[in-house]
Amino acid sequence: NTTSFPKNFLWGAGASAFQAEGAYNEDGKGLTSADLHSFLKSDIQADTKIAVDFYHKYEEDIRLMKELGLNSFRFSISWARIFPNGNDSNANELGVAFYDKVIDLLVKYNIEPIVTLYHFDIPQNLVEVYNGWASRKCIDDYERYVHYCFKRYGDRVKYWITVNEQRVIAESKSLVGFKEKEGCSWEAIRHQMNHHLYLANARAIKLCHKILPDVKIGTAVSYLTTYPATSKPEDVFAAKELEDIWSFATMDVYYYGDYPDYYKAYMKEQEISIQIEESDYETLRNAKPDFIGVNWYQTATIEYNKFRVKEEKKDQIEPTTMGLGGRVKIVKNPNLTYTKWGWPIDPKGFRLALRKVYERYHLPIIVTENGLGAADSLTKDNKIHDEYRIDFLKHHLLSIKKAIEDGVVVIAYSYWSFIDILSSSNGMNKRYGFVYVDRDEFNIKDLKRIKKDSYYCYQNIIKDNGSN
Ligand code: BGP
Repeated sequence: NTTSFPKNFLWGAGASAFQAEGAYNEDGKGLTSADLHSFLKSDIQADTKIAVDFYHKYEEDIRLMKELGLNSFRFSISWARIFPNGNDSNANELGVAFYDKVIDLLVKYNIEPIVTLYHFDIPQNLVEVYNGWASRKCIDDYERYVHYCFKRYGDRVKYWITVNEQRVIAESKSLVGFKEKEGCSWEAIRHQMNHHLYLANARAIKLCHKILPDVKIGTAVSYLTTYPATSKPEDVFAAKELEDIWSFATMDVYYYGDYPDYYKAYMKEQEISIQIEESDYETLRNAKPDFIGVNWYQTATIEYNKFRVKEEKKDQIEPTTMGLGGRVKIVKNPNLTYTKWGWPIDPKGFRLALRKVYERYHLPIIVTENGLGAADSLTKDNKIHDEYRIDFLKHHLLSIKKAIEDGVVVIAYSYWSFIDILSSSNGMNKRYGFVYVDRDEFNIKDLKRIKKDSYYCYQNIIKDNGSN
């Protein structure tokens, strides 16, 4: 059993600030859109106030990473811990010091930090003053923030991620932090916000390459790989359209520095107009990522849907249709099993996804997220027998191994998530971690950390570099 994983493969796991840290208003941190997004749901699920208290328990958690054998950890910096209002003249030293401590401990244990600069949490003040990404000012403020991070942490952080799941942020009013105002409707502005996010990403990459020439920087894209529900040409075409418009268009803009023609045609058809300044093209073109970060969870099986939003009323969109003016429909794939939350489990689709991304860009891939959410339960003797997660992990790693044999360059795997954290859609009810956190939705308990069976499984996999 020879391994296909390269010798220096980064075996990791991840988390993000708002999902793990808690301490939402401690040591000078400002509120973020992610805080408010979670408070909106506070009566039905856990929120960011305490989350799993990584802010106070990071030492214990990083020791657990070391013991497991991780050699990388992906986490995000909360912009509002560094600049509480997003655009303050001075950085908040206590917030800055927190990430210094986290990074130093990781480095001490030879765990490579992979740092996301923006993971769903824009400082709320920027939403109040200029409606966040709706304004070009946000790009300048973001650049100032990332500049600060590069200078402060760039001596120890070798992998940076500019934005997590831009497409997902730009689809959600509350995640992006949009406030309905007179003369500024969501439908009219969301594509403009998306454009500003592209510019922010490009400016961060360019700056990083200038001041930290030896580090690697890229983005993390949510990639929904699609299958046609039948061999009917319209279904095959609909599946391709969804995959291109939903996932590849974002990667294409990052990579080619322009909106691809199929996306321009789509915008024209949907009457989406955005203001693009002449210099924007130069900005976008002069910032190639060093790798593609892929957040990969599932495939979607697609049927052509003749319902067109332009012709009908938008509020008539069926819940199973998404984007593309309602002309596609996600249907159940009878060949796959589904989680409690309706996410299909499809490791073969993962191998396919890795091949497609590599064939398109020929850039190294970091699997920035991949994992299984489940309602784990503690046994009477305080154990978690998560054989379903072990199965998921083994099969998805096998897909990476096969993709590498197919010629795909994968340099890192960051399982989502290292420890149980808030699920962005289901609070503590949907757990992803290798380490259980003893808290319920509303009952905080003692937040004790308990290793699940999958913790030991990943430990063994890493020990022999994935050869079994
Ligand atoms: C991605 C996000 C993560 C994480 C994950 C799982 O979109 O980048 O932050 O939440 O999805 O999603 P969920 O928590 O909704 O199950």
